[in-house]
Amino acid sequence: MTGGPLLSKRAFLKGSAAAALGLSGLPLLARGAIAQAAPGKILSGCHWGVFYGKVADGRVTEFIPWEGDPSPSPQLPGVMDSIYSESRIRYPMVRRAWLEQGPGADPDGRGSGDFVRVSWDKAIELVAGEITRVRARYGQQAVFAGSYGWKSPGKLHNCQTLLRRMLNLTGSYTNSSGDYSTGAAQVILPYVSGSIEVYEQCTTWKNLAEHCELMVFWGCNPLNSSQISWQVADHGAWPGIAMMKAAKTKVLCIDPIRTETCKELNGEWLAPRPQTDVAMMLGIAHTLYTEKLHNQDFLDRYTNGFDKFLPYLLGKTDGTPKSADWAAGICGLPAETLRDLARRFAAKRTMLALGYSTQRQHHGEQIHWMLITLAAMLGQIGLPGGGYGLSYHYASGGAPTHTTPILKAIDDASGQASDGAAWLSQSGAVSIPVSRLVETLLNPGKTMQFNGHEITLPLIKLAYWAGGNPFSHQQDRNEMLRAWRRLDTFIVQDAQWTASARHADIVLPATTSYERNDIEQVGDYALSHIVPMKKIVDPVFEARSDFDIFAAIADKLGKGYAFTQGLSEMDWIRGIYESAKIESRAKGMEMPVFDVFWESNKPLEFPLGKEQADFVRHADFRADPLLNALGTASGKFELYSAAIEKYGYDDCPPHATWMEPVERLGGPTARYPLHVAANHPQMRLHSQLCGTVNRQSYAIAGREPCWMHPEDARARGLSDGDVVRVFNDRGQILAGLKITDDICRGVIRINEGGWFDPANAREIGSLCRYGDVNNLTTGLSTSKLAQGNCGHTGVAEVERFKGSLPPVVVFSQPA
Ligand SMILES: Nc1nc2c(c(=O)[nH]1)N[C@H]1C(S)=C(S)[C@@H](COP(=O)(O)OP(=O)(O)OC[C@H]3O[C@@H](n4cnc5c(=O)[nH]c(N)nc54)[C@H](O)[C@@H]3O)O[C@H]1N2
Ligand SMILES: Nc1nc2c(c(=O)[nH]1)N[C@H]1C(S)=C(S)[C@@H](COP(=O)(O)OP(=O)(O)OC[C@H]3O[C@@H](n4cnc5c(=O)[nH]c(N)nc54)[C@H](O)[C@@H]3O)O[C@H]1N2
Ligand SMILES: [Mo]
Repeated sequence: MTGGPLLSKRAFLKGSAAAALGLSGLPLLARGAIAQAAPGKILSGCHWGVFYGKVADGRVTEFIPWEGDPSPSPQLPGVMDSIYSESRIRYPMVRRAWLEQGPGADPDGRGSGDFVRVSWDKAIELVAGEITRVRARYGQQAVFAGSYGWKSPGKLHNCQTLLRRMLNLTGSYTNSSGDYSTGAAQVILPYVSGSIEVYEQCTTWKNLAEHCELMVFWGCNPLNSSQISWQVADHGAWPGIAMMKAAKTKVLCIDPIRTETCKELNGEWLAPRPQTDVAMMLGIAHTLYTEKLHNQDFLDRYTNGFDKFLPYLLGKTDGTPKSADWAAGICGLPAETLRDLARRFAAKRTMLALGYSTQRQHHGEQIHWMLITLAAMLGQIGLPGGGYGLSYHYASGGAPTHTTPILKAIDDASGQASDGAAWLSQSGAVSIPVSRLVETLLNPGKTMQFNGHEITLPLIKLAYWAGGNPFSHQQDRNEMLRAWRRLDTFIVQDAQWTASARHADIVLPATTSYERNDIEQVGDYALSHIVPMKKIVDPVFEARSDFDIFAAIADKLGKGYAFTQGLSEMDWIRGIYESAKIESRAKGMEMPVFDVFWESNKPLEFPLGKEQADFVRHADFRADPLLNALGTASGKFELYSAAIEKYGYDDCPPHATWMEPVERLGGPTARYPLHVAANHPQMRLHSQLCGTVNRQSYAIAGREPCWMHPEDARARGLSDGDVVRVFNDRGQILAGLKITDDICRGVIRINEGGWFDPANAREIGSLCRYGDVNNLTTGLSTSKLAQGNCGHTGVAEVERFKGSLPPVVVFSQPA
């Protein structure tokens, strides 16, 4: 996202902005709209939205939401606290064994907290020297700079682009491709609908409120997950949901959790067994077909390959009709419910809104394919209020797209457009699928299938991370610990003492966004404003900006000028703004001069075309499937893919297929009785802010919460507030029990992003004292096609913790 969002989304947005220009008389931007802000309030922006920082005596005292934010994120106090929290990295630090004995020394000792403070000069010298040593000894590919994660927004201090810029100017490295958010979907969707879709605009909320009769949130919870954007959040999902509420649209939520969105819209709640949604959809599709409720005209005109999918649906290829009764046996909902859903979907104008969690599962490629197959059978794709939407839960997809220039970002010096989405850049000596680093470290030289081609896994000895937290985001923590021991050196550049920083050999303190200047757009889809991300306070302790850190390393390696081009921070920001100003002119708009924009202390607003306000996804394709053909092999939705058939992967067949995951609730191989839902947290962004005051609002007995249904708790003799041990064959964690009937039976919820706090860092399999759920999830990949992560695949057992409770230490400074 991640990172992912940007490039592809941008390609679409360019198109849509151009379309909007076809409208007559777009307004010029009102220069007069610029006014002076209240003194002492400095405007800035972050993943959580636009806000003002209030400063007194050189210290931030408050983050105040911008008055234009329709629904400020409750996480904002933690965002402010991330500047000053006890978990802030203060100085450059080096692990003692590494410093005294050299690279690769005592790898088992990583995470034990024995660090030595060094000067910045010394730290830069060590980093530059180690990059040079590893390249000379093992080759360019031995430096890993895939460095995935939710670095802060901003077109200049994009630490991942800057890391690659430094490495491209001085040599090369191993890169990564894809993201953790939609690893499976973004690889399969181009075969199915011709683009990655998951980061593209949905039919707008306004259009839904007017036309949709049945809104289905399928593992999709906008009122939690649209709090944030990859750029600066606009929070357009909130007015969107309010419009649906006012329109009294009928809402159905298919989710193991009764979500915020479900509650707000008074939705009907259905909870199939997790990881069985494809079977459930097949049961619905089978009913549609056998009851002749499907739209054959749509299938004939707009899709290809239904004839090859149909024998599977009817059981002619494998002897098993995918009937509602068959599906009921897998998903746990009554067959009559599935038949009823088929009839309702067909009778009403229905929007199927799918989230991302269901593809972050073993065989996660299948769900989006099956959803599109189902939507195609319903035949409402491209109609107002109907069809499917893949980003209603993410960055306020469905909030209309404004007409705007696109801010260019500093590039990675590879000569290829990286467009601010470092992870999509093709640069680097080699690239591996982003979730496969552990597998790579454990198997250098092994070949791997990936999306129709074979890659050879490189030998990696140095990993440099900036703007991500692999000791949070990667699944199967203990397998990861084993793999990490193969590294000579692990460098982490962050503002917070995350578990990754604690497991590093060299730790470099970066500033937060609030200690430097930058510029960004508001809303990944809305693109409603350009906002100055102003520095609010001076860097704390010895923190330095990512730009300055990488410039210093590049300089040490003889490429300082090439890195900075002799430009200062404000020179870069001005240049980025100026080129947008030129682009805006071509679109019939006039932006104010830079100084006026910067000094105004206001986000600069862009106009919204009428057509965009009422945007309907795939309406153009429906209107003219030849002129507006999809980017697939046939130009239509491919319900069967000849390309995927050719790959011959045993774990990704050529049409949407129910495939048993490696383990699931009630499945044939499950060794534990509870499914672990590793959802995205309400009061954090992944692991970000776990070290802040926000934790007080959710921690139970100082640990990460574990939700459980009252009957599951009763069966285990557990009470609300108990500290429990959650375990399976892969790992064990402590958590604080929350008993609630907002979760279905057989499922526990432990959000991703809790900081890993091993009781004994030297011991693999040691108890995590705080509650990092990725000790429990599987590190397998989704399939040979996408090689995505399976963060939502894992079963476990829960028991009351016996013995004396170990203190949580991960939120304080290491020794
Ligand atoms: N089990 C399970 N696992 C999951 C998921 C799941 O659903 N279940 N979700 C997955 C998904 S979708 C994602 S996107 C990943 C998220 O994984 P990450 O993106 O790695 O998680 P974050 O906690 O956001 O880590 C970002 C880190 O960057 C640092 N940072 C922020 N801004 C800057 C900056 O400007 N400079 C520098 N140097 N550092 C900065 C932050 O302090 C933080 O430590 O997790 C994945 N893991
Ligand atoms: N507050 C907050 N917002 C975020 C993030 C965050 O960390 N915090 N992270 C951002 C990022 S990077 C991403 S990628 C997106 C992630 O967006 P998603 O991946 O969509 O978010 P999740 O919370 O993992 O899951 C969404 C819903 O799916 C349900 N679910 C889980 N498993 C199943 C299943 O098998 N079947 C069905 N039907 N439902 C299931 C969950 O209970 C949850 O309600 O969120 C973004 N927004
Ligand atoms: Mo994500």
